[in-house]
Amino acid sequence: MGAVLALAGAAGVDRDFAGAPVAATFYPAALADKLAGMDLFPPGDDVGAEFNSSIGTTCTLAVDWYYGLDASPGFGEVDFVTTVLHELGHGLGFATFVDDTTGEKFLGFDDVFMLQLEDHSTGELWPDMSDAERVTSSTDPGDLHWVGAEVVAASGSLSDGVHASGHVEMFAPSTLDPGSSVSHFSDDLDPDGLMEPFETGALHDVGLALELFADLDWCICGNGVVEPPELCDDGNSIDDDFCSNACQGPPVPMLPVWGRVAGALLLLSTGIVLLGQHPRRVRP
Ligand SMILES: [Ca+2]
Ligand SMILES: [Ca+2]
Ligand SMILES: [Ca+2]
Ligand SMILES: [Ca+2]
Ligand SMILES: [Zn+2]
Ligand SMILES: [Zn+2]
Repeated sequence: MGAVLALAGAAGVDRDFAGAPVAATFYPAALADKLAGMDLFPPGDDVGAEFNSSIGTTCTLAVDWYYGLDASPGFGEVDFVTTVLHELGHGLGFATFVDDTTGEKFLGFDDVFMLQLEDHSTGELWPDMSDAERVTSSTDPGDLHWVGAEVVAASGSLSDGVHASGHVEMFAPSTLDPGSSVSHFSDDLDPDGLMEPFETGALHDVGLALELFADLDWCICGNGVVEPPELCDDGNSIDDDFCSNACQGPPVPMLPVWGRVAGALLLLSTGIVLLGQHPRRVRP
């Protein structure tokens, strides 16, 4: 097993909040806040991430961090910016909350990530499967797919790791890799993706992960489509034009959007517990 570079996850989850697109389904804290238009749990962190400080300080580890911002790590160096982007991806929702050894749903509820996971050979989606079927599906290389419409529509950019249907393969090695299986794209993706489980060099373009976030109902500022709570989206990344990179239009003060907190709101944010720890490693 290669050295663990970093791990991260949502620091809390919410379900059935005002504005939740799908009922009885857990959302990672950051996404729940975004969809609710408010901070649902101000005392709690949304994302927890840890980065391995032994990298570069331990002679037995033959790698070092590259802290430059230009995506040009030298031989034996791992790009820190890429690692941060990858870990933030987990924190923003690129992870299931299903128990990967038992297949049980987290506290008995679906999570937004598993809604798009498919066992291709049976055609079943994860929410509809038994615990045992989910365990089997997570150790079925090439057969565990992401079927979200945005990813499928963009999957033509892949020459490997993609099924003829446009479904994209998720990481499902025949021996479970705890915390890593399911919650990554397959390492078979070509070109390499930011959200593959193993370090693949400097990648500052989030690639297909952006479409996966759109499938989770993150709105994407810069995709040319106005999605609430965006006030505009001019499809570019120019910040000082009439539509800023926050998609809130020209500098007009925005009224706060206070949603009603549903009675069923469940807050588990502790700032300590990471839901799953999704390690990224140097390839063994
Ligand atoms: Ca299967
Ligand atoms: Ca790859
Ligand atoms: Ca948009
Ligand atoms: Ca702009
Ligand atoms: Zn499929
Ligand atoms: Zn990861």
